[in-house]
Amino acid sequence: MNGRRRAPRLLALALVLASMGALGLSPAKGGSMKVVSPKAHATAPGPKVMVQVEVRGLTLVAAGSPLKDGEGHLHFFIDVPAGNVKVGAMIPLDSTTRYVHAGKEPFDRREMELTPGRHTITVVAANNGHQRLASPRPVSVTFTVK
Ligand SMILES: [Cu+2]
Repeated sequence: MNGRRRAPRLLALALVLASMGALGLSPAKGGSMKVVSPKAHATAPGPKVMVQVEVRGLTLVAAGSPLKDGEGHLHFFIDVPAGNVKVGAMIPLDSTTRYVHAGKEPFDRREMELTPGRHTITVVAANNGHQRLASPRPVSVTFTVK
């Protein structure tokens, strides 16, 4: 009888402990990201455009790896502001035309198909469970696809 009631409580405790540290959601510890290409305000031949990022202070690993501070992967938000996903919230997995997960190699770049015109790609770092990290902070690049 008691065993039955204990299980959910232990689960709740585990979740609380996990959210405190292991999720990598602790306050900013530095780290930075920079879009290497395309350059800001550049004109890029389309429809496929490679966006490449330089990352410091976060070790890029495969999505789904055990949660570990200082590890995670990148996301490319296509014409979606970083603020659409709050720090700690999960980056949607089912909207691949708006949220591209770089949870497999190559970890620092993705090719995406874009329509002609101006686009803004925002790079957002998340932990191994796809939850947005506070740092490194998101970076954006705006360019025109021809
Ligand atoms: Cu992800």
